[in-house]
Amino acid sequence: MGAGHRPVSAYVISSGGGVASCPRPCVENVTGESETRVREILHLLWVCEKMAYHNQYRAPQYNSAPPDQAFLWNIFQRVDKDRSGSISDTELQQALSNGTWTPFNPVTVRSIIAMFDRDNKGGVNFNEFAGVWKYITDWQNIFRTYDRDNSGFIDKTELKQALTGFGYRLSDQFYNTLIEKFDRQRKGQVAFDDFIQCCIVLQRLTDVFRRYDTDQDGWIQVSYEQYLSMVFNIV
Ligand SMILES: [Ca+2]
Ligand SMILES: [Ca+2]
Repeated sequence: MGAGHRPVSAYVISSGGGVASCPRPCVENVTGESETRVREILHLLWVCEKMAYHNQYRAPQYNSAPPDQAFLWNIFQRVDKDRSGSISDTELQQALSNGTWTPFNPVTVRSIIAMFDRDNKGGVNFNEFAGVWKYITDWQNIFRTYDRDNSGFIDKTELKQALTGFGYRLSDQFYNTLIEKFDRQRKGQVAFDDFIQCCIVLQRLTDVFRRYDTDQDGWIQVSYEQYLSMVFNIV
């Protein structure tokens, strides 16, 4: 790890809770596991089939087993601060770090919870949390892979490489639009939480478009009401 390396960490911030009390990743504090062990777990299978559009998605191969239940339970209990048996948006947000002093993007947190909250109770229980853990650690892996200069941010060139790697074919100009839209910290590049959000939104929009683009040529013709329906699928 180079001197300039600023690791982005999903987990977490235990002592005192809250990002401000511990801006640096404190994986060991929370999990009781060594960072090496955590890193092993982070090398999970990366399955991201939904991102491809025109081209075939090329998934990197990670050869690892899912984390064991005791390990996950340990993390779950620490994140579930009020011991309710369910992790809320707020609890998850406090447990996540985007590698900077700013709180984790609340929209990203809500998106993740909504994705795994199968019983619609407004949080994730232990079983659902396994999916959340894998999802976030997979994104960490992806982020680290594409943050080539280890700056802790994804710049335009890195974003282009990432999204191209996922199978998207977008113009240079559109990358400017993406950066502008998802650069919450106004740094001209995208932090970990905003990178996830960018990919989630892009994927949702693409999925809706694809439903209409039956011949997959990248063009659709829609009526006003079809357009409204498309938008309603997203908002
Ligand atoms: Ca809780
Ligand atoms: Ca970077």
